[in-house]
Amino acid sequence: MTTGKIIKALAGFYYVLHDGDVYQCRGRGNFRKKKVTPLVGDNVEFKADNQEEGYILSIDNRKNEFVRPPIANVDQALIVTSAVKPDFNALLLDRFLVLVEAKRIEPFIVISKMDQLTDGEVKEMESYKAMYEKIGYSVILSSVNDPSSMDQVQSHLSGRTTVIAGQSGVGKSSLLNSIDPRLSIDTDDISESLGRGKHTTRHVELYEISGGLVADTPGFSSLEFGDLELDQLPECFPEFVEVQNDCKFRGCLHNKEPKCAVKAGVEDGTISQQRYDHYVHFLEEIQNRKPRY
Ligand SMILES: Nc1nc2c(ncn2[C@@H]2O[C@H](COP(=O)(O)OP(=O)(O)OP(=O)(O)O)[C@@H](O)[C@H]2O)c(=O)[nH]1
Ligand SMILES: [Mg+2]
Ligand SMILES: [Zn+2]
Repeated sequence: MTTGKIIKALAGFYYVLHDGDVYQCRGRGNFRKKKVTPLVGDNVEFKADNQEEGYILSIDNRKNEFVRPPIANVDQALIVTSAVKPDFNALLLDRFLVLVEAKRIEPFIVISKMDQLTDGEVKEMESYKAMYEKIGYSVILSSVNDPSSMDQVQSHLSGRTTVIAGQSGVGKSSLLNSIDPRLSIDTDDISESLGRGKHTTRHVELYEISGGLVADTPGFSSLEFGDLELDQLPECFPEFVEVQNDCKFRGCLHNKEPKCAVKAGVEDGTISQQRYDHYVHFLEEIQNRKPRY
């Protein structure tokens, strides 16, 4: 019996990395009865007489897991959003941030395709960078043709397990290829003219990059909050958490309540109006969510 990590799940097989070698395994054993599905990122015990015919015996407890993309045991999330093609979308970025914050996983942000911008548009992205950095997030303005931006991304990846998330076509796979050309992950050129992605990446896979592991994932176009509860939402905005003790009411949702420190922050400009608007948008979305039985 050996221990390893699932780096890919495809067509009923799990690919388990152990000591630099990958073993193709099937799922067998206890976890099946317990209705646990192995996920990429799982640390497992497996048995294999050769590299093609192994089977997984058990799965270690997970420190965290995402349903979309399906992955377990990540240290941080890299959220990639493009400056153009598809257009920069702050609402979608905030949605990703909330989903990552809700899992208490540290996010960092890459705004890609900076090489496609006019000077005026560059300034706009720089002001977004400043806004998010003020909240405490790292933001890298990147282009695959700009080695210094790739070095910055790489330095964030070393020694940790990172999941990359973002819309289709923003350049998630291209980013990894640029950092390590040996990966040669498929990327899509054809769809770029349409300004939207075409879901080129279709499975989750962990790659070894600069002493860490990075999961490339399929992009998605819509994202829902699933089981996020209303009272969890304020905790997913770090700049709200910072002032919430000054709200008059404990458990303030920073919405209709009087004497709210968050709304005061928006008034005096210390909290971004746009972030607050997105917060209210999400709040209403969760409030109006249809009950599920
Ligand atoms: N100009 C420019 N184009 C880029 C950059 N990064 C990616 N692209 C292009 O954007 C397109 C989509 O890139 P992908 O890496 O396939 O995007 P993805 O996020 O992996 O997309 P999915 O796999 O569908 O989720 C390709 O044509 C890339 O060449 C960049 O920094 N600058
Ligand atoms: Mg891809
Ligand atoms: Zn409040």
